[in-house]
Amino acid sequence: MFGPVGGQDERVAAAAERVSAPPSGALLIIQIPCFNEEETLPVTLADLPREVAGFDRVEWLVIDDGSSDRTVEVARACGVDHIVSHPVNRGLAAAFTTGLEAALRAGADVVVNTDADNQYVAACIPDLVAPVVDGRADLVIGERPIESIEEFSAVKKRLQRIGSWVVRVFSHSDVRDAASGFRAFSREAALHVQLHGRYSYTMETIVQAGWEGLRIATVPVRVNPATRPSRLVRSLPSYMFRSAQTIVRSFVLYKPFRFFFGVGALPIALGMLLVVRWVVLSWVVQQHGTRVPSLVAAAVLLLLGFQIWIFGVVADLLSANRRILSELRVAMRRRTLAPSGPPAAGHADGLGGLDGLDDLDDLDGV
Ligand SMILES: Nc1nc2c(ncn2[C@@H]2O[C@H](COP(=O)(O)OP(=O)(O)O)[C@@H](O)[C@H]2O)c(=O)[nH]1
Ligand SMILES: [Mg+2]
Repeated sequence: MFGPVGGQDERVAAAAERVSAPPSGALLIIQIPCFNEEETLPVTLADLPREVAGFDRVEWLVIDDGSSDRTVEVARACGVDHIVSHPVNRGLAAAFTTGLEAALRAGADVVVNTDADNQYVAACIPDLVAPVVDGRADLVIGERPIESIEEFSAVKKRLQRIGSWVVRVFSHSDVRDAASGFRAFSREAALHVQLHGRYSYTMETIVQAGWEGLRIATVPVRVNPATRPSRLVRSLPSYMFRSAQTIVRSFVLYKPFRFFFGVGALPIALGMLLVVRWVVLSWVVQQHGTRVPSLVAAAVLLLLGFQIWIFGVVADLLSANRRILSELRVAMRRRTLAPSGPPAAGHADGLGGLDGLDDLDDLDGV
């Protein structure tokens, strides 16, 4: 994707391969979603690097999600290069997406996301971006040493383990810390991000990246002692509820056939059991009685199960359509989020030279 621009075929092939090594003149943007972070933002920014190996420029981006405190003034005073604001609080997932779009528009080749509470050790950023710089990964997740984090309760640690396991299964990756907000995105991976949930982006981005066939890597990172209680995990029950919601939504969105097949299998199995019982009692044991209620229950359960399986087929067809829409969306975003001004030499994102919507015909196989 970042290689020299050749003919159209080469451009399309390059996009399909998703080679993500940054070009010369590369720009790294470090983004921080913020909701009322005037107190901890200066500490976080003080640790952020201005130079990272593999990049010519490192810029900072703050997304102010409708803060009512002095977050924006503090960011400006600390020398943040880009500040984007939501007029009202729209939630972390929306702020994260706004940040990625602003970073892409500003010409970022790689985007690092971190928290405003200085949770993650910024000195780990070179390690975090290395797999993208080397062209080995599109998305890199910073793995915290969860077991040794004192602020995390035993239940939270267990939930994190379960959540990460589910995400690993869905994304076919080896991500160990799916809830980590410390991560690096290649430009290509950032172009693909599309979130349905409002609460957080962490799990959904990984599942989606797996679905899109992007390469996901994990690197160990360090964390600082907590500066304040978590804003996102206000109570364990609400965290559990929201995580379960995200997992179910991911299942329905990205593995619809398996989801509906699994749900439908339960009534079908129960219905079959009742049918077998009826056959055994009526024909093998030859007990008297018609056992109509159990036959009716069996019919209802079987009908219900088959109906759910049909939903699965329909959802699977919709998912095939969604894949096409997603490819078109990425192609459009390549154009609309291209940095203003002529693209720098060697900075092609694979489709930079396409003119007009007719050129979308050329995207087969992207
Ligand atoms: N945009 C936005 N960001 C939020 C919101 N709540 C928390 N954040 C930001 O999300 C990041 C993670 O929040 P944090 O409390 O550290 O959550 P944790 O790391 O999951 O415990 C921080 O940079 C917060 O400023 C919100 O409602 N909207
Ligand atoms: Mg945090």
